[in-house]
Amino acid sequence: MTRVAVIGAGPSGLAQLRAFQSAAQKGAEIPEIVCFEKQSDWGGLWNYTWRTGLDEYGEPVHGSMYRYLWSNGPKECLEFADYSFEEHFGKPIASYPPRAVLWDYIKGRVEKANVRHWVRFSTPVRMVRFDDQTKKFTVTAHNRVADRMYDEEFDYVVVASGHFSTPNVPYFEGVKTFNGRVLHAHDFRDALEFKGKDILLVGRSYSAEDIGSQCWKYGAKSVTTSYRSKPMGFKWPENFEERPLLTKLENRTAHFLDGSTKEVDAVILCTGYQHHFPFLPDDLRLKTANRLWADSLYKGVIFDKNPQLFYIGMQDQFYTFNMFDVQAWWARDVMMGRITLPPEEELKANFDMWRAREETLEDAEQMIWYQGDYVKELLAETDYPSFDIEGTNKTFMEWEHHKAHNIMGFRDHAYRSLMTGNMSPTHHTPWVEALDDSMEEYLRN
Ligand code: FAD
Ligand code: NA0
Repeated sequence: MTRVAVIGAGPSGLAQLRAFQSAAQKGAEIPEIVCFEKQSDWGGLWNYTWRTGLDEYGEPVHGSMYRYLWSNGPKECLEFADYSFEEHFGKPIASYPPRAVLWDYIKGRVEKANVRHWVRFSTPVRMVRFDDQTKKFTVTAHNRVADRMYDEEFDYVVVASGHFSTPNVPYFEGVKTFNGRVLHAHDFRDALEFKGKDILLVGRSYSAEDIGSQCWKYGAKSVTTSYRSKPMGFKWPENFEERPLLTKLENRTAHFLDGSTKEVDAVILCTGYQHHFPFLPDDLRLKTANRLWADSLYKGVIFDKNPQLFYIGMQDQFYTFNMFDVQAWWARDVMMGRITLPPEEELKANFDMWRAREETLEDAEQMIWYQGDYVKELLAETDYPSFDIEGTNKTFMEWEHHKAHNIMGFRDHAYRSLMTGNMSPTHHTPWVEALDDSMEEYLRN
């Protein structure tokens, strides 16, 4: 029997499990699926952990999410086409759910699909090897509960281990002498730690924007963000400012490129993440920056050096859950022989076309349409329920405008579901006043 290994049970890996289960549900004969998951539960980053550094087994902690995190984009843009929010919660809910609500939703679909027995929890994959003769993979996994390492053979491997977990940590002069706390966003957990403090964030992307906003909301005395390329440019509140790049730290003083200085209590490096696959040898390992068209992946999914190896969710992301779904459905259909891969020159020409267009993208709007077009291309080739990509792009555009208008208020808006056509209700409490991020509080009528 054909065997498929899925590495990771986050949104991408779970999309792969659901893709196979949905084919089985429609009567198809599917391969044997084994999903290896390092953590003790599923949901990937959405499965919050209080731990930082190493976990209870000495494994690097995967989690980069923090308390009080609310979705940074409208949930209408990530909704599963085969399992709506309304089906899960039994009613329309507001548009920017906190982490726990999204985790519940992700779990709901795979609980309904009854695929938990395919997952081996607390089992990190240590190594994957490919035999050119037998055309099989050997996966070495470590069951941390039984403390047993073992090998198994597979015909296909799907890497869904995420790429927002291993921090990129640049060096800044004088950081060794800094007298406050220095951490990367990966290790940020609770904004209350910084209440009453002057904090500095390095970076200008989503982590800087959101961790800065959150620390401001939970009472930081001042928030300073420092950019390398260009400012975020939002209309920030009074005690929130943007400065050019940090050049050095001296005791508690931060120096910036424009010669200005600021006394700060803590530095949070929001400097992004690395694609990191310590379990893959050179011939199977994806090497790419965080970009909309990742290197080495035909159709954004198949590894160019081995067509039995798939990667899900490796792109930089506007689209998330439903893009992972479309990728997983497409990968499934290749593995099940429903899609015949075109000759390599054609795959390469397709890759070059997407790469060339990626290099012309100038702003977020163009990037959103680009990623939407990519999702559309794969969607047309599988039986994943079709959904309104234009409508999703337009919802992203509204989101962008709402952010530009009021960065601390954009989460108070509501959008129409592209899956059910129903309008979402406005949340009962403005985001800046909502300090309780529990699911019960969010779902309260
Ligand atoms: P992950 O969620 O990272 O899951 C990967 C899984 O693989 C994990 O469970 C991990 O334990 C497992 N794994 C890793 N290595 C191994 C191994 N060797 N063996 C076995 N298992 C392994 N997206 C949104 O749409 N909206 C948001 O609001 C949003 N907020 C975010 C906030 C933060 C702080 C971050 C970092 C990301 C956020 N994202 C958000 C983007 C996020 O990348 C996706 O939502 C989603 O979690 C990606 O799913 P994934 O399955 O690809 O990766
Ligand atoms: P992210 O913001 O963690 O989001 C990840 C940033 O790091 C860029 O601004 C880059 O600058 C900067 N940077 C890198 N090296 C630097 C250096 N040496 N000096 C100064 N700045 C440096 O990472 P990226 O990759 O977007 O940006 C790196 C993901 O997490 C996103 O998908 C986001 O959606 C998600 N996220 C979501 C939320 C919520 O939903 C919160 C946080 C993160 P430059 O100049 O190159 O731009 C609430």
